[in-house]
Amino acid sequence: MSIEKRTQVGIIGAGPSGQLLARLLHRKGIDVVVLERRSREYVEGRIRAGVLEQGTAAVLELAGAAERMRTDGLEHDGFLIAFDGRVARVDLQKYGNSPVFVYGQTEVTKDLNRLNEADGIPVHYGVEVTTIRDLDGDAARIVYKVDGKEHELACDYAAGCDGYHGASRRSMPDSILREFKKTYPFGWLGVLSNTRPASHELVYSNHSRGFALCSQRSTSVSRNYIQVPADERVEAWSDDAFWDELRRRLPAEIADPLETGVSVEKSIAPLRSFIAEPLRCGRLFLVGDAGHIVPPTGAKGMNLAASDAAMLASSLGAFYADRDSRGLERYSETALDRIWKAERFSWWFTMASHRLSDNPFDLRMQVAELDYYTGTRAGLTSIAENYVGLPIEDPVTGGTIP
Ligand code: FAS
Ligand code: PHB
Repeated sequence: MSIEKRTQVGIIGAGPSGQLLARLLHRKGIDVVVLERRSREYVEGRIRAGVLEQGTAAVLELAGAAERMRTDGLEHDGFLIAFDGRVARVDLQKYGNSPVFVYGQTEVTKDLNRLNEADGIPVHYGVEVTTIRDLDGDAARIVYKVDGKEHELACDYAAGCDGYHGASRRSMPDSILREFKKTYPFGWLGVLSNTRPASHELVYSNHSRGFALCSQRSTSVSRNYIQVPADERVEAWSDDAFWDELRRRLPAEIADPLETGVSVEKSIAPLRSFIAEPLRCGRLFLVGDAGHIVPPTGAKGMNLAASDAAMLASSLGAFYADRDSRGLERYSETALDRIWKAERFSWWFTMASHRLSDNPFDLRMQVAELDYYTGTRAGLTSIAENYVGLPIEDPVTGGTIP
């Protein structure tokens, strides 16, 4: 494998943020190299997010990567919240002026990989980045290992798109890095199955036995989740046990007709809220999960990765086109402003919908919270505008992307 020695922007990680950023920069005529430690098959096989915001769909259009999402994705105008023996609908069009798109992260990643390969964008798999040096030098140096031997990729700028456990955030000195975190005492047991979705729209359920979510990937593929203790093992759950528990946590009108089936994929995801500040250190920028993590309740994770990538692409584009560094100077502050609002919504929705306490007061507070938010224009507007996604600000102009 011959890897370039020098490029304009070195990208660590070939997940959604890395591949989307690579494509956006390439379309601006900026040279990139992507280094990914796993295989392409492994990256494409990860089952994660399912809901795209309107803004993410628009960024995929900008990247020329929205065609399959437009044809195969499902446009959803609302979703359901079940609580206290009733089912409330959040009308996203009426209160958020926009739909969302149900189209799996797996498919987004496959689309980007295929298009980037076709355009000859250098993406090197099986390459583990160990650190990034000279962040304040005349070039950043991305240090990586192949077959145990150490090499360097010199670049004007490095984009850490390597997720929560990646090397890029760790390359930042402790003296400037501030971390904010909250760990929840539970996780999500998720099952992917070739079964008819429980409902036309997503169903979030606050139940005395615990949270449940019925989502989907198509009209014949379902993705369902139940809240489990943080230390739960996936081996402890047979398919039958999962379906029985999911049914118990849903209203009868949804549980009774539920089609069950063999799990195609079954895994437990931990829940945490995490933000690193700042998202820039000299020539290094953090993008996506490398800089922040949200509990998946608000369906924000991959969408934040997309908005970070769009903001950084605009900033780097202005720099290389006109030596205009306003965006590079404002990227961290602009991205963090949107990230903190998404963290708030994800935290709020998690705290309102999961079984967190046996204290009768706490339980009634959750009912009152959901009753207010699903029963008033102000509440429904707040949920809807956050769920469809807040505007993506352009760090260069202060306007919006696209
Ligand atoms: P990613 O983690 O996707 O990609 C980072 C890439 O960098 C990986 O391919 C990794 O192999 C690579 N990498 C790491 N270290 C490296 C190194 N040292 N050298 C080279 N490469 C390196 N979001 C939702 O909206 N809804 C969900 O239901 C949902 N479920 C999730 C379940 C799980 C188990 C996880 C972990 C996340 C989930 N998310 C969900 C969030 C998820 O979708 C992320 O937000 C999204 O993957 C972020 O994309 P990236 O920033 O590209 O990070
Ligand atoms: C999913 O389909 O995986 C999904 C949907 C909505 C969420 C979280 C996950 O809030």
